[in-house]
Amino acid sequence: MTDSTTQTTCPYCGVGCGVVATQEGDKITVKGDKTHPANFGRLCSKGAALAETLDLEGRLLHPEIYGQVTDWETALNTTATALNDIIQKYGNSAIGFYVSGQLLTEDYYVANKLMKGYIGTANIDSNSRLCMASSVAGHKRAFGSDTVPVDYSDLEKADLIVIVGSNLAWCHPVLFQRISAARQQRNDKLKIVVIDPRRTATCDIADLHLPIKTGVDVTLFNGLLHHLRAHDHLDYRFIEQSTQGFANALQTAKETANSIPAIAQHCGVSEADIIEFYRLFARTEKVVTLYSQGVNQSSSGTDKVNSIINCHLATGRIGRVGMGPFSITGQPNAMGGREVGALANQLAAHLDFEPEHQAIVQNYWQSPTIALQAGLKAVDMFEAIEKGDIKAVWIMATNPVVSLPNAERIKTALARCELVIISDCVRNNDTVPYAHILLPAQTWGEKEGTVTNSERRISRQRAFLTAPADAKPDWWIISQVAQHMGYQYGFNYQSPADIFREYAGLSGIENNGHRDFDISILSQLSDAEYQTLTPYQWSPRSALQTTAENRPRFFADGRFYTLSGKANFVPVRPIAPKSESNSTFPLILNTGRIRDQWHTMTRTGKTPRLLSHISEPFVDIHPEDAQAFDIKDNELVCLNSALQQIIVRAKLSEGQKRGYLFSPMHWNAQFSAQARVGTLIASHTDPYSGQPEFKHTPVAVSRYQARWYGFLLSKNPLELPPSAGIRYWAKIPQQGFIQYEFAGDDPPENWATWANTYFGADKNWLEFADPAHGRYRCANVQDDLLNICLFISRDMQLPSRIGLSELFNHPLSLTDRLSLLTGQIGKNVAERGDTVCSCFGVGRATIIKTIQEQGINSVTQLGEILKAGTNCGSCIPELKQLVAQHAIKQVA
Ligand SMILES: Nc1nc2c(c(=O)[nH]1)N[C@H]1C(S)=C(S)[C@@H](COP(=O)(O)OP(=O)(O)OC[C@H]3O[C@@H](n4cnc5c(=O)[nH]c(N)nc54)[C@H](O)[C@@H]3O)O[C@H]1N2
Ligand SMILES: Nc1nc2c(c(=O)[nH]1)N[C@H]1C(S)=C(S)[C@@H](COP(=O)(O)OP(=O)(O)OC[C@H]3O[C@@H](n4cnc5c(=O)[nH]c(N)nc54)[C@H](O)[C@@H]3O)O[C@H]1N2
Ligand code: SF4
Ligand SMILES: [Mo]
Repeated sequence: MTDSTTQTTCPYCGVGCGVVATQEGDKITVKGDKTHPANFGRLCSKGAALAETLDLEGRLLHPEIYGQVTDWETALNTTATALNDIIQKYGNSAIGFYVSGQLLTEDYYVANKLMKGYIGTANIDSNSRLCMASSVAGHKRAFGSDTVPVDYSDLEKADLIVIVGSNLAWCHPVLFQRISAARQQRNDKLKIVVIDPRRTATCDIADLHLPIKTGVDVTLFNGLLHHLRAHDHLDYRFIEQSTQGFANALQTAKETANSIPAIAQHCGVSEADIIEFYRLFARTEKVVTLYSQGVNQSSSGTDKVNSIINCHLATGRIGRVGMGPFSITGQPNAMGGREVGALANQLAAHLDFEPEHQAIVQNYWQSPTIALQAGLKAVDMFEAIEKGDIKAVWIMATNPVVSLPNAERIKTALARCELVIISDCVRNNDTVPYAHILLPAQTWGEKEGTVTNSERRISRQRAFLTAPADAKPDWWIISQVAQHMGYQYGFNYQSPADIFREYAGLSGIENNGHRDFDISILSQLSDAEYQTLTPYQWSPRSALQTTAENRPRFFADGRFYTLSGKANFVPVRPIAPKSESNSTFPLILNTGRIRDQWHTMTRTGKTPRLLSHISEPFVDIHPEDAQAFDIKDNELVCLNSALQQIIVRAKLSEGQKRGYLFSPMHWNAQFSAQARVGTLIASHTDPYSGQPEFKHTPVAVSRYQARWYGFLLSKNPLELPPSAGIRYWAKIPQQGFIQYEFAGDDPPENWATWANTYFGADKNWLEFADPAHGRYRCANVQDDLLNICLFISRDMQLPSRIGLSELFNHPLSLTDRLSLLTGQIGKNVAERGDTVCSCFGVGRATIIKTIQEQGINSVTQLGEILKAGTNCGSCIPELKQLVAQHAIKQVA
C-alpha cells in the first residue's frame, strides 16, 4: 500500500464497513476495503459518497466562549473552572454529560472515566439510550450480560432470517446485500420474513411480510412461543440444562396469545400469514431473528426483545452456527459505547453497579472516587436540566434538539441551563446555538481510534486528513479538561493507543471468564501494533488465542453469565403503547430513516447526490387515508400531535398501512422551516431501558393551504427572509447552486420590493410580474452567469427546476437571457424525476421511460443500459419495484 492509501472504517452505520481512502494530489477517493470482514469491499450509497463530504464548509474550527473565538488554553481553563465551580456550589450531581455512539471508543472511555471515577456520579448517558438501550436491557435480563451472540456470517448460513422492525435495505445496506447475495447463491433456500408495519425496500427479498400494527410484537412472539409448545417444537434438553423460568414464560404466553384469530386481529394481519410465519419458524432449525428500532424504540421495547429471545431459548437456537437473536446496532460505535460503559446504568468494560465491580474499576483507575449508583438516563437528564437540578451539561457528538423526543422542550431546558458545553465538528446544528462554550472536535478522516460494529468486531478508524485549524480529538479535549480540573494523574494520555491499552486491560481484571467482555489480550499492543491492528472480533475468553475458523462462540456450551449460568426466560405481557389514536389525533405516526440521509444531516446533507433521492421532508400516507383527509400526492400537509406541528410534503404510498403515517427523523432547522419530527413525539419511555417511544405518536393530518408557492435557485447560500409569511421552506444543496422551495400564508404587497430587500437592492434584476395571477419572477445575472432566480405562483404550477439548473453551468446566451423568466426554459429537458440511483444520478422518470420504451424486464438489463444499480447496489430494491410496475407484460 502506498503512503497515500489509508484503511479505515465508515463513520455511518453499525455494519462497520472497512473503507480505503486514497489521496492522489488533491483528490481523495473512498472505496470499499476488500479485506474487511464486514463488507469485503462492498459499500452502500452513503459510504460511496464519503469523499464528497470532506470539505470544511460549516466546520467549527476554533473554541468559542459566549460566541467569541478563543484559544485552547483559555477554553480549557474556562471549562474546567466553570465545572469545578458548579460542583463546589451545587454538588457533583449537578453535572451531566450527554455523549454519543459517534464517539470513538477511546473518547467514550475517558468521558466515562472522568464522570464516574473523578466527578463521581453516573450522570453520563449516550444517545444510544435512544437506540440500543432496550436491547441492552433485554440481553441482561436473559443472559446476565449484554452479549450479542450472532456473527454476520450466520446470516449467510441461516435457513430463515426473521427481520423485525428493521429496514435493513436502507439502514444496514451492506448486510442487506450480503443476505440478498446468499439468498441468490442458495437458490432461495434461505427464507426471509419481514415484520414491519410498512412495506419497506427490505421487503424486496421477503418471502413473507407481516405488516403488523406498531407496538404489538410481544403478542406476535408470545403467540409463536405458544405455537412452538403446542406443536412440539421445543428443545426440552436445552430448556432443562441451560435455562430457567420456562414454565412461567410459557404460561404468560398462553394467557396472552393462544388463539390465532385473536393474534391476527390484535396485530392487524391475516391469520394465514401468522400461521405461515409460525410454521416456517417452527420447522426451520437455523433461524436468525434480526431486529432493530421497530423493536427497541417502544414503551415495551425491552419486553419485545425478551419475547424474541424467549423463542430462541425455547428451541435451543442460540450459540450455534446460523442461528440466534441478533440485535443490530445503529451507530458506528454504539457497541463500543456499551463496552466502555458510557450508559448511566453501567460501569466500564461490562461491569455493573455492584460493590465488587465498583472496587475493580476504582482500583484499576486509582481514582479518587467511583459512582455508587446509576445516573440519569437521557430523557430524565434533560428533564433534570429543565428543572434546574442539573446546572451544567456537556454534549458531545449528538444533536439533541433534533433527536430527543419532545424536542421543543429540549430547547427550553438548554436555554435555562447555567452552563452548556458542546463539542462538535459543525458550527451550526440545532443544538449549537444553546452552547456557552463550544469546543471544536476532529471529525472522521482526521481522528484516530477504534469502533466496534454489530458483530462485536473492533476496527480502527485512521486519519488520512490533516485536522483543520484548532480541531482536536475528543479524547484529547476530555483529558485536557480533566487535567485542568485538577485530575492530572488519570488523564495523562499521549495517544489513543494509551487509552485503548488501559481499557483493554480493565476488561481482563478479575475476569477469568466470568464476564463476557474480555479483550485484555489487546492490552499489550505496542503503538505500532495498535496502528496496524486488523479488525478483531471479541469472543469468549476461551477463544482469545484461537483462529477465527474454529473459535468457540458465545453460549456454545449452553452457559450464560447469570449467577446460575442458566439463561432466563422472561415472562412478558403485551402492553399497549403509551398513547393511542383518538378523534382529535386519529392517525399513528411512525418515524425512522431514509436511504441516503444520516441522522440530522450534518454530513450527508452536504452532498447533492445524497439529497437527490429524497430532497424534502415528507410524510408517507396510504392513498385511502389521503383521500379521506383530502390530500393529494406532493401537497404540503400539517402534522399535528398533542405537542407541536410540522409541515412536510405528503407522499402517497401503498406500502403504508392504513391509519399509519411515516416521517423521517432527519430534517431540521438547517434544512427546513418546521420539520423536526421529534417535536411531535412525547417523551414516553420503556420502564426498563428508558428508551423513548419514537414509533407510535397519535397525530392529525391536514392539507396546508398555502396562499403562494415559489422556489429560488441561488449560486450562494442565503439568509432566508423573515417576512412574506413563509411557512414552509426546504433547502436543497445542488451541484453548483442551492435550491430553496417555499410556500407561505399572506404574500407581501409587492414581490419586487421583497426580492430587492432580501436578496440585494444592489443587484440588477430581470423581472416579470403578473399580479393578476399572483405570478412574479426575477433573476440576477452576474458576469454572464446566473446568480439568483426566484419564481412565485399562486399554485404549485411552477417552471422546471431542472431546466433552469442547467443555466448555472455555463455563460448565458442572449436566448437564455430572453427566455429565462418565461418559464419555457427546460420545458423540453426530460425530467429525470427523483434520483433513484445516486451513484450514477439516474432518475425515476428516466428509468420508467427506459423500461417502457426498451422493453426492459430485469434490473440487470436496466443496469446495462443506464448503469443504474451497478455500483453500490443500494437502489436495487427500488429498481426491482420499478421494473415490476412498469415492464410491459408479455402476453402469452
Ligand atoms: N440511511 C441510514 N441508515 C442508518 C441510519 C440513518 O440515519 N440513515 N442510522 C443508523 C442508526 S443510529 C440506527 S439506530 C439504525 C436504525 O435502523 P432501523 O431500525 O432499520 O431503522 P428505522 O427506520 O428507525 O426503523 C426500522 C423499522 O421499524 C418499523 N417499525 C416501527 N414500529 C414498529 C413496531 O412496532 N414493530 C415492528 N416490528 N416494526 C416497527 C418501521 O416501520 C421501520 O421500517 O439505522 C442506522 N443506519
Ligand atoms: N423521531 C425519531 N428520533 C430519533 C430516532 C428515530 O428513529 N425517530 N432515532 C434515534 C437514534 S436511534 C439515534 S442513534 C439518534 C441520533 O441522533 P443524533 O446523535 O442527535 O444525530 P447526529 O446527526 O448523528 O448528531 C451527531 C452530531 O455529532 C457531530 N459529530 C460527528 N462526529 C463527531 C465527532 O467525532 N466528535 C464530535 N464531538 N462530534 C461529532 C455531528 O456534527 C452532529 O452534530 O436519533 C434518535 N432520534
Ligand atoms: S452499510 Fe453503508 S453506511 Fe453502513 S457502514 Fe457500510 S458503507 Fe457505511
Ligand atoms: Mo441509532
